Amino acid sequence: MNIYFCGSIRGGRQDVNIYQRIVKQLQKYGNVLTEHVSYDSLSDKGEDFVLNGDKAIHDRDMKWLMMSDVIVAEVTQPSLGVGYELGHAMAMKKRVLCLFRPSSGKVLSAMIRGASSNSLFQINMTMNVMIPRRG
Ligand code: 6IA
Repeated sequence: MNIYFCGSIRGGRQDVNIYQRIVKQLQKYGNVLTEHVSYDSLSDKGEDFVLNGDKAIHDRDMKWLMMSDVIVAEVTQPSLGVGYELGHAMAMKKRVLCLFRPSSGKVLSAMIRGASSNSLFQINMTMNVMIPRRG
């Protein structure tokens, strides 16, 4: 199973240690295509050195999103890129699990919380990683 993990990069790296724990858990279920999102070495400047820069990142990530069987997103730290990925994932009718920590004191975007009436799109407020079933 291909798993696409989403987490904030330029939106802020304060939850990177949590991303690492999630990715480790996800790797028990399948191949995490975006393990790099959890790397300590990746700063909020995010891969500026890559040839073709942001376009290459965007095009590669969209390809991986398309290839993925399930998307897991840690959405506590707001990120434009994660929101963009989730919108595309929904349009592609992928299974999506969002993880949000209310203990952060933040309030989740209505555009994410409001999307969970779709059965393929689930939000977990307790941080347990359970992949939603198809259908
Ligand atoms: O707006 P943000 O930067 O916070 O968006 C974060 C989301 O966009 C993540 O879920 C990633 O999938 C994607 N993304 C943003 N920047 C990158 C990037 N830079 N590489 C891959 N995906 C990115 C560096 C990565 C590298 C060390 C391989």
